Amino acid sequence: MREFVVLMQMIGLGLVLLASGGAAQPHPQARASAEGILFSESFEDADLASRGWYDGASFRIVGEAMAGKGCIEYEWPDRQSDVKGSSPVRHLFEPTDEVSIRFYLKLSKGWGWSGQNFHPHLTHFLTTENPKWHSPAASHLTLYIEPVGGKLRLAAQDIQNKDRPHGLTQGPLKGGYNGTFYDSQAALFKDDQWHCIEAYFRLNTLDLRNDRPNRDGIVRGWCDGKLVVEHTDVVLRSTDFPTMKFNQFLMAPYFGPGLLPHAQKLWIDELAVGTKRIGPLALPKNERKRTGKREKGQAGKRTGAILQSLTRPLAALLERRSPAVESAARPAAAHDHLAIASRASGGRAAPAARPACIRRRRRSPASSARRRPPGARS
Ligand SMILES: [Ca+2]
Repeated sequence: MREFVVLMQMIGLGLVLLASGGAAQPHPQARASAEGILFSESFEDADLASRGWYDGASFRIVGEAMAGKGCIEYEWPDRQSDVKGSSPVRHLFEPTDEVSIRFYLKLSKGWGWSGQNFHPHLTHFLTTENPKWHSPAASHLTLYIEPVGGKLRLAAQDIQNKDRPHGLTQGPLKGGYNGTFYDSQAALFKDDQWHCIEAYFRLNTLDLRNDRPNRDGIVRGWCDGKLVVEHTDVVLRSTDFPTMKFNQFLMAPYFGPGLLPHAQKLWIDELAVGTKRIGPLALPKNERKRTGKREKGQAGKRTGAILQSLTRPLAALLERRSPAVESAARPAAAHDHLAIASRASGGRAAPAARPACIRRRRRSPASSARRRPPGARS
């Protein structure tokens, strides 16, 4: 009888997997408050406000996600349009000296860049030195994580420090704006394909006795798991801000006036912010670079792997193997189905996941300031 129950459970699990096409699901570590994770968002529904997001009113959740059933969509319906579909939106987190982010980004087919060495903006971190509604365009420190001209750009500006005793840390003002860029050497982004973007920033320490910053701040970036930006001698703050910490994330896709080449969309999924590098989702090898338009045959391979995972323990049952062998063949809980597929594919398991220029908006006066890129010329 027990064997029959187990068999029925396996068949039920198999039907669920087949119905879902074996699609990647949000990894538990992307949702849970795992060590070092400050917050995470899988964009499975539009109720972002219930999960601590603010300064955004509407969100368009669509399918064809990187993982799970949904991702967030931003759209520019025509060349003159501001971003539509979803609102720019923010999330506060526990103040920290070091911050990391991981999210997946897909650019629509035929995606066009700005034609300039700046824009689009995409995601940002701000600090405790500015209030929760502050515009990212001119702050005591804003960090940028964005694709520019196909490269991954990490950048910083501190325009608001121009009259502080120790002045600017991110270069002189040009046309009223400043900024330091940390770009990948190569162009990395392809359209119509999910890319995993990661960044890590650590504030430099301060030599308070001599009233100067130490050149030990860190800026690192990864694309699809590969380190593509690394600087370990960065100054992000002066001694004017001895208690500065990162505490705000802002997601706000933006092309400046005249810089949008044509109508297009982008999608973001499986975002997590933490204090240590988070790493890509733990996905089977054949899922890691899944394109938005699934390759032919991929679903078939996945189905085959699932069927293999079912037939092996089934054979064990029928052959009445020892309890130890049966235990090893026991189907995992539903959320472990990716591990099942990986086992069935020969044990090639994926590595474990390690643990804005905002347009005018009535609700957020501080956000209404016209956003400009770090280093952009007026
Ligand atoms: Ca998702």
